[in-house]
Amino acid sequence: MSDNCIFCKIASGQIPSNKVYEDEHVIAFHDIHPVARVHFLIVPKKHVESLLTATPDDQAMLGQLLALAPKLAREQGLGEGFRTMINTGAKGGQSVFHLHLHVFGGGGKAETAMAAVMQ
Ligand code: DGP
Repeated sequence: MSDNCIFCKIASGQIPSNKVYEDEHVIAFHDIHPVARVHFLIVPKKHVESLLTATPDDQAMLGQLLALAPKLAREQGLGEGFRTMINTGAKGGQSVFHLHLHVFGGGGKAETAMAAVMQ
C-alpha cells in the first residue's frame, strides 16, 4: 500500500469502485473514463508503479493479470474479442502510477478513434 495512491485506496476499499472481480492478489473495476462500451482495469493489490519497476518477483502477478483478462472480458460481454493496454510511464501515457491492465471493447466513439490511430 502506497500513501496517496488512488488504486491502493480502491484496492483497500477506502475509495469505492464499480468492481467486477476481486481476490487476494488482484482487483478489477470499471474505468471511471471509459473509452468503449465496456472498459475495466485489472489491478494488482501490491503497489507496483509500472512495468518499468516490476521485478522478476512480479512474474506470477503479471501472468495473473493477463490470464484474468479473457475470463472477465467474457463475463462483461466481450466474448468475441477485446483490446488490452498497459500504459507505462508518463511518456507511455500512464496517468495513475500503479500498474494496471486496461481491458475494453464493445464499440464506442473513443474505441473507434483509437483503432483508427493504431492502423
Ligand atoms: P492510465 O492512463 O493507463 O494510467 O489509466 C488510468 C485510468 O484510471 C484512466 O483511464 C482513468 C482511470 N481512473 C483514474 N482514477 C480513477 C478512479 O478513481 N476510479 C476509477 N474507477 N478509475 C479511475
